Amino acid sequence: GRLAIVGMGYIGLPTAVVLATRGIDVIGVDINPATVAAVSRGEVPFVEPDLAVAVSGAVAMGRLSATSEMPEADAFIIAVPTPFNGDRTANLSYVQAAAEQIAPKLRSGNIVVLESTSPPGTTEKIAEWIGALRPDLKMPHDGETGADIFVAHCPERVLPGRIMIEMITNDRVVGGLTKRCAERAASIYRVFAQGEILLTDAASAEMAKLVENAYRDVNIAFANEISLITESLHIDVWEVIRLANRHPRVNILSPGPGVGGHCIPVDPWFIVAAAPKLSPLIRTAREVNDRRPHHVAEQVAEKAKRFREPTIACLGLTFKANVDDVRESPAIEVVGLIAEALPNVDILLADPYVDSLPSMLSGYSNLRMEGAYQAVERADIVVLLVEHEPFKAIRNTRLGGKVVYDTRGAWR
Ligand code: SAJ
Repeated sequence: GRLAIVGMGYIGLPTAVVLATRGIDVIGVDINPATVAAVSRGEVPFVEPDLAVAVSGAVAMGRLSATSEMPEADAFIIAVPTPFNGDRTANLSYVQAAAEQIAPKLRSGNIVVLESTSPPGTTEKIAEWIGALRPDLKMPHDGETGADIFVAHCPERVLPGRIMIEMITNDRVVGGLTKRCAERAASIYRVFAQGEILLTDAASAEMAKLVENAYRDVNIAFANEISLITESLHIDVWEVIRLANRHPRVNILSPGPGVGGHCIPVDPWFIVAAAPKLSPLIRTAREVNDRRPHHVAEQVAEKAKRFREPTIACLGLTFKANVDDVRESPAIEVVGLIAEALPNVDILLADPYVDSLPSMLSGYSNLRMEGAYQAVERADIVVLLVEHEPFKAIRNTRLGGKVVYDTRGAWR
């Protein structure tokens, strides 16, 4: 069979490569010519463990290619971003554009799978968008048989930094517009998935994915709130969590400078938008987590008052540890807030995964990238924002006599 994957990003490319490695002919489709060119050369435009070698292998074997034109195929997987609009509703324009590019290529028997995280009802909309352009094809409807094409939602659930492992080992939820749609879509994932494949309806699959990320957000918000409370009572939050977590039914997550990435800070809002009056907890968790970077920046400004002309080192810029992704990074927000609050203070930034000053910070003249050791050496105040593995070694030798603000508990 031949399979087209629309969107060669953090999800589409790894999915493409695991299918290609198992003998499927995969064509990656992307609107970005630089991405198409990179994948065509067997290169990966971002860092993810074990991905690069798999992509170069699959391209060399002739199983994986990339293009900007939608090809014909037996199955289509949509893995494009679903960012959010200013009003915190989902922006489905990329999903709609993908569906409308797929529509003219469809033949009877084809499968269309949405992997992008989407609000309830989106899979249904895909069938509507396609149906509007292809009145000759019978779309799948609940309770009816004899559809010409099959439409399903199979949300991705892989963790950045562990994508290649989790892609294979995670259980998968496959929700079809009909039972037959779910079964047909599941046949794609059976090619590589070692986890269980759970068949359901499309709306349940959409909601399950959103609920997973809202669950994590609410739990991180809980940890962040505990952190605020213990801080005000001069109690060490890490000690409290360590002790509480020795209870057999308690598993508190880690407080930090905020919740970043392109999923967890966004997806809970799709739930809130779908049922605004019924989601006070989910909304409040979002607000608690969004407030974190401000709190951390305020604490740093407070510590800076003890010095006449302090130098501040901020370690870590990415949205979490051991990845190179700076999108929606709370660390960057913290640095921006400090730079703004303390315009006359030198702020040194270090991150082994980031080579140059991220564009979001280019407006501040008091920021400079440095090696981590030099930054710590020169600083009066050291702020740990991301617990990258290489930073852990810094603690023993280098921090003596400095004001240390470890927002991740990595140097305890
Ligand atoms: N964070 C904390 N404290 C914690 C855990 C995380 O502050 O105890 C922060 C991280 O530093 C980061 C943010 O939360 O800024 C999110 O990181 P993460 O590792 O929790 O999650 P992501 O965004 O990398 O991936 C999540 C995963 N979802 C769940 O674990 C429920 C992943 O499985 C999903 O596939 C992914 O979202 C997605 O694409 O939806």
